[in-house]
Amino acid sequence: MAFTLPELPYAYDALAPYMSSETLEFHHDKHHKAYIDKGNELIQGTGLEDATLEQAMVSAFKDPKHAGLFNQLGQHYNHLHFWNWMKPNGGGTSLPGNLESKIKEDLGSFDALRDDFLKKGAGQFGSGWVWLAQDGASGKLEVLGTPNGENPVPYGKTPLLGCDVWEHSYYIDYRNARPKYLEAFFDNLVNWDYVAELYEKGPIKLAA
Ligand code: MN3
Repeated sequence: MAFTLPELPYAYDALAPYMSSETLEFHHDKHHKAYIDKGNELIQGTGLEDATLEQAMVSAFKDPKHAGLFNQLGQHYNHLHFWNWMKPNGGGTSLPGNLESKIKEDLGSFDALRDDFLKKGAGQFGSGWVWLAQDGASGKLEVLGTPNGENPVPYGKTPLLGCDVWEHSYYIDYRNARPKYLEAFFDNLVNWDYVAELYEKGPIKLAA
């Protein structure tokens, strides 16, 4: 079953001025599509063709000869969620459901989450992602960065929120000012309903 590019869940100009239609056209139509095309090509003959995206991604991660495939599948997974982690008139500090108390319990406060997320996103060297994730073993929330196309899933952690800090995600709108982009993402774009939905769904379950 080939991976396909879903449409954005909003219009290309819906996230302006925080993220422009030009950024979304390049990022969604070109970058995300390229990960899918390359992933569909590299998965041929690996025996992972019929696995779920999560399962294929984690299997590829564990096998050094599939490192190239992992990068593409990781980025497909990351971007599928990234589009949903944003919405017009997003951000704010009022979080739905049980998420707010869980953040307070594990991270101290919403402000502590924001500070750590912005700091780790800005500090991630080179290309990568910054995450709010839930550890599958302890159940605790944590903020972490990953390089390139990696994400927390192969480490047994379920991503609840992620921000793309590759230059292609912000260079058109913010040039080299990654911290400004991260602030705009966190304060004005985050779709907390989707974050809460992932939290309520619970940890990703994979075959051994
Ligand atoms: Mn990207």
